Amino acid sequence: MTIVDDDTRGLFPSPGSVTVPEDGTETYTLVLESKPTGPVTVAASRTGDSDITVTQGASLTFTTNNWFQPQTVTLSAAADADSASGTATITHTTSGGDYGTNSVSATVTATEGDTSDDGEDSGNWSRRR
Ligand SMILES: [Ca+2]
Ligand SMILES: [Ca+2]
Repeated sequence: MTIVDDDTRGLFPSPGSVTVPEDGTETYTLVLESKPTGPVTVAASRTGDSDITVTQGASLTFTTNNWFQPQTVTLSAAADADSASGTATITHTTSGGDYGTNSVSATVTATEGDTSDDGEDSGNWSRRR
């Protein structure tokens, strides 16, 4: 008899893209697709707009007991002097258990919701013109 390991190791973000309001925060969740053989650590890294940072959930741990429960990642976008919406990619990579020897990663695209170049409400625009 041959035991075939047909578990699919996956890491799912929901949603896969978010808009983070400037000077504000936005969240999404991550969950594993299959039960791991041991604790799995999920580490985040960012490329792109450095104004967007992972302020919660940069390192998450899923265990054999809670692997199916989504965990929250919080992003923050710092106010900047321009009025352009920057974009960052957050990559989450697994280690530990069978998610270490078969490491998987998931990416989330974060767009800065830039509404103003000076932090004032966009409603003030008409008055300044
Ligand atoms: Ca700005
Ligand atoms: Ca900006």
